[in-house]
Amino acid sequence: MAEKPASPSCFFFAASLVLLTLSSCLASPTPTPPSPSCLSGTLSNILYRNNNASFPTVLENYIRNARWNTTTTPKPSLIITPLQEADVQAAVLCAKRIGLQIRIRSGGHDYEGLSYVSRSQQPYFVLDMSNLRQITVDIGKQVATNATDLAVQWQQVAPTIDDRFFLRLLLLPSNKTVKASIVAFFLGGADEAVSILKKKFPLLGLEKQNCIEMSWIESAIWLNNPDDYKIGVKPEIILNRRLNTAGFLKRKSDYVQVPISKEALEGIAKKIIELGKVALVFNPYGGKMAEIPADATAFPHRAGNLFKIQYSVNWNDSSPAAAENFVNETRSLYSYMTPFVSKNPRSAFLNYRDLDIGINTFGKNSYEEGKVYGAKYFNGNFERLVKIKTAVDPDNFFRNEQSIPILPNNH
Ligand SMILES: *[C@@H]1O[C@H](CO)[C@@H](O)[C@H](O)[C@H]1NC(C)=O
Ligand SMILES: *[C@@H]1O[C@H](CO)[C@@H](O)[C@H](O)[C@H]1NC(C)=O
Ligand SMILES: *[C@@H]1O[C@H](CO)[C@@H](O)[C@H](O)[C@H]1NC(C)=O
Ligand SMILES: *[C@@H]1O[C@H](CO)[C@@H](O)[C@H](O)[C@H]1NC(C)=O
Ligand SMILES: *[C@@H]1O[C@H](CO)[C@@H](O)[C@H](O)[C@H]1NC(C)=O
Ligand SMILES: CC(=O)N[C@H]1CO[C@H](CO)[C@@H](O)[C@@H]1O
Repeated sequence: MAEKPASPSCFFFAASLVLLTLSSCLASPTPTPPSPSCLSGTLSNILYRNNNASFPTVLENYIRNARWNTTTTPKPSLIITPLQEADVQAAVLCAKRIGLQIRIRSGGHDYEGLSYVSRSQQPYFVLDMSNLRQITVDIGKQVATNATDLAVQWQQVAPTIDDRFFLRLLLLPSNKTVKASIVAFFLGGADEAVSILKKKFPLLGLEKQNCIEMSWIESAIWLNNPDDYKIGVKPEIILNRRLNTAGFLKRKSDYVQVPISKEALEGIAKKIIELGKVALVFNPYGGKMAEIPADATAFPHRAGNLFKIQYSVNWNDSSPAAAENFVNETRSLYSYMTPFVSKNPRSAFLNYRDLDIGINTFGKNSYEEGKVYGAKYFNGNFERLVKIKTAVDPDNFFRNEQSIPILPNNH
């Protein structure tokens, strides 16, 4: 409902291409003098200037949040759509030479539109990866019950239960009440799932007839939209790129490290009802997530986190007043949640991009500005990322409003 399960892997796929590109940059010994002629060679067939008739289509096809699709939204000067790795390298080197900023667009959520919108006022181009897409490579029950009791028990069960379970909890405003909904996924058969959950999560009241046994690929359809599964939508639907389809949305994130009490959950439920539209999605951690040390990869939110919260609101009204209202409401719920979530820093999930938590203007305080959001997304790994960034991209060519800054006095 609130996220597409396949997206995070696409996101990291994009990041690895960037690294690949970086290393080819470093390998090039002598910088060539500025010359836009680099655009007229092999790139010319995959390059859309902003006066090209196809430019709006190419831009809009992969806009996934309609908030960043207005006449006043900054637009790129060019879009380059690589067909092969060498095109990526040529585009990066050329853009660097002619002083054009880069934005890289691939899969993933990109809630804030950073892959195609730059707030920096500098000219930029979009490296659109949509043609580089070759990949080699249950069960459920919804209940409307006493939401807070269920959430109390869920917090004890979901982060610690058998690794084969993924139990997501949604708190959804629904006609002046809050509906708690559990999305349960088990890598195994229904009998075993029911017997484990009856013991560990009795309030769920799960019975075998609530379960559907299916293949893993079918579960991807079901997790995205149970109704699609019910009407027999086939896995091939995943190949549908759903070009140029987007509603309006806002997302934020939090991490919870201490169980939230029943009283506090009742307050949260009241607040959700009062706001009327913003929902919370609790994604359990623990399991494999907690086994990987916090400093083993850039991603730091490991052992000690019970679950991640996604704040989620979607709307279809294109007026600026509607956006302001829903964004305000999301911020208001986020503010209400302060006592119950991680502190110093208040951690955030990079893939639920949220520009509210800090923005870089790349002036002389770039490092300090970067530390504000960087410490939230990367905790103790931030300083190490700054060192790597400073070593591999000393000119800070690859940057966006929330990229890793370089060390001060680098030049
Ligand atoms: C628009 O750009 C595409 C891709 O480079 C190119 O094939 C096409 O000829 C361009 N159209 C015009 C009218 O220049
Ligand atoms: C909302 O709740 C009220 C009072 O319980 C009920 O009368 C109404 O039918 C409900 N509306 C919807 C859309 O469920
Ligand atoms: C973007 O706006 C244009 C013009 O209003 C519209 O045709 C297009 O469908 C919109 N696309 C998305 C993804 O919002
Ligand atoms: C927006 O409109 C689409 C298409 O009509 C609909 O499926 C979706 O539920 C609507 N979203 C919201 C948040 O109202
Ligand atoms: C949103 O919040 C801002 C700042 O708190 C306030 O000035 C504005 O009136 C609010 N807008 C709406 C639509 O509630
Ligand atoms: C899980 C559950 O249903 N808990 C309680 C919800 O509230 C009713 C009364 O409103 C109780 O009877 C339930 O035990």
